[in-house]
Amino acid sequence: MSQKPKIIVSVTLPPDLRDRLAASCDIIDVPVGQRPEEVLSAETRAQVSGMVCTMKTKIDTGLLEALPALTVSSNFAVGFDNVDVAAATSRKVLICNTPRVLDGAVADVTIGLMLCLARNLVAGDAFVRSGAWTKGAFPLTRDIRGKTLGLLGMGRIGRVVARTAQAFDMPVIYHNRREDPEAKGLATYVGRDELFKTSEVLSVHIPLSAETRHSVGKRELSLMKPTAYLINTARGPVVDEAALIEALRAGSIAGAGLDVMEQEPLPASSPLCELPNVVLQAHVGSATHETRRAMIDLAVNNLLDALGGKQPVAMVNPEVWRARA
Ligand code: 8YV
Repeated sequence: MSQKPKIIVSVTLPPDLRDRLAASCDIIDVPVGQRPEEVLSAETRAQVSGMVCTMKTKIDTGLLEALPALTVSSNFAVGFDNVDVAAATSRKVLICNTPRVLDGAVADVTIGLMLCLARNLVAGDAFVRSGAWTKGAFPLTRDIRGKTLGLLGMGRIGRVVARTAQAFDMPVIYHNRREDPEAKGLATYVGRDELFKTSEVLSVHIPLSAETRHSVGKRELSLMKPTAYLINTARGPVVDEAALIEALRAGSIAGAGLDVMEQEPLPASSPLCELPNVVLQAHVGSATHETRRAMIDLAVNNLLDALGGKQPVAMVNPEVWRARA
């Protein structure tokens, strides 16, 4: 009988990392997005002590009860809105995630969406490819240089966006639950309404929670300038998409750049796909070879550290770890 801990792997692992896990754990594969109780027997599930999974695995009371011996779950993501953290904590299940290693990649997509919107780069590519250039010049667009960038949320990713925006001479303002001393010299703290009223580009960098769901809605959008752009690389449901579509159709804001949506994958039938003042990406903020490798390295290290009695680098509910000590 193997004494190695049994772990669920519900993420695609590079071969070298799979080998690394297999050297010290018994791997049980669960297809991404499927629930362990759908594919594993109760006997097998009762022996599982660790898991590495994506955002698609919903770690709720049902899953936690289906894995009674689970001690740690490592999210291959910085967001953890797939996890009922309170339920995990009450069951002393440590939750780990992958912060910091993806900050730059997500910030780059944020800046990219701003440039695509203001300079209309996506339409410009189609303009040239279609031969329309032979009939006349592409319409003038708008600078982002010198425009006020507003950040809703000033966490790690927000701070990287703010630093990057300095290269575009963009004055940066932000709103958080409280003023962030680390943002001093980088951005100016303003009230929430002022952020929406003043920003020429408003970028969302807050996590999804019951409190933040649809927190950018009709009221917030109505405060924005008709020349302003909304960028979302955080979580789709933070923005009330129906209200956003209404504002975009009415022209009460100039455009939106979205890497995340309420429904993912976004069907072609979505009204967002018909709007000319929208730039859409397929939730690719962290999706580079380099960043995803750094993330999966961190996710596997978190899992192995926790199982080996060593404090993981990134914990969502560190109180569970402290209680073990
Ligand atoms: C994941 C994400 O990075 O990290 C997050 O919170 O939003 C996602 O992009 C990606 O799905 C890899 O799990």
